[in-house]
Amino acid sequence: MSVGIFDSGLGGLTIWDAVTRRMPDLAVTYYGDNAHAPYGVREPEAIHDLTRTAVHDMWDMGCDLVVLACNTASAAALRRMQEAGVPEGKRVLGVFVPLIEALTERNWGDNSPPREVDVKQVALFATPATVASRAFQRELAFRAIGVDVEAQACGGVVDAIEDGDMILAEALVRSHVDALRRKMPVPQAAVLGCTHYPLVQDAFQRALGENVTVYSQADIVAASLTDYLSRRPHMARGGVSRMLTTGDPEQVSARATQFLRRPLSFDAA
Ligand code: DGN
Repeated sequence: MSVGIFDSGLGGLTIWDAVTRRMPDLAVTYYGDNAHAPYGVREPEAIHDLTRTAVHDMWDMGCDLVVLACNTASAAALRRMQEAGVPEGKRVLGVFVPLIEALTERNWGDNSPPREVDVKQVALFATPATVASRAFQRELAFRAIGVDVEAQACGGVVDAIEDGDMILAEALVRSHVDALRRKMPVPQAAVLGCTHYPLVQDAFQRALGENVTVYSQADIVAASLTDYLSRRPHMARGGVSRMLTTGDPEQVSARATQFLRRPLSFDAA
C-alpha cells in the first residue's frame, strides 16, 4: 500500500515534491490524469466524474489514502465523494482544509462551531473553476466567521507556467493582483489556491507587498499529511513509490522534469 497523490496533470508535483522531501521514506504513488488535463476549464460535473474514476483506480491499485493534490478537483469532487461514502478502509482528502487550518491556525474537528479569527481580509487566487465553485469560501465558513474573501480567477497563469514562460507568468500575476486590489485594497492574507502557484509564490509576494502573508499550499499540505499519518501509522506502512500518468509517459516525464527541475520518470497508469 502506498499513499496516493492525485492531480489532473503536473501541478500536484509541487505537493508531491514537498511530501517526499518531508517524508523521504514514505511510499507514494503520484497519478497525473494528463490525458484529460487541464481540469480548470471543464464543467464541475466532468471534473467530478474524472476525479472519481481516477481515485477509484488508485484505491483499486492499493492506495488506501488518496490526496487530491488539485484545487480544481478538490472543489468539484471532494465533498461529493465523501458524502456519497467511500469504501471501507479507504480515504480521500483534499487541499482546502489544511490551507484553511493554517490560515485560522487551528486544527479543528469538523463538528466544532465556527469562531472569530484574527485574519479578516483574505484574497484567494485560483483557477476560474475553483473560484466559480466557491468551495474555499464554503469550507472557510464551516471554521471561521467574520472573514471577507475576495477571489480572483487567474486566467493564463497555469498555461504560462506549464509552457515554462515565467516572464509571462509573472506579468499575469501582477495584473491579477492589481485586479484583486481594485476589489480589496488591503488584504491581510493571500491564499494561493492552485497547485502551480508555489512556482510563482515570490512573484505574488512581490506584487502584494511584504505586509501580506502569502499562504502557499505545498508545504502546508505536506505538513498536514505528515501529522495525519503520524496519527494513523498503518496508512504509511509498506508499498512502493511510483509515478503514473494517463498521458504519454515519455512526454509527461520530459515535461514534469522541466516543471519541477528534478529528473522524473512516469509509467502508464
Ligand atoms: N491542479 C490544478 C489546481 O490546483 O487547480 C491546476 C491545473 C488545472 O487543472 N487547471
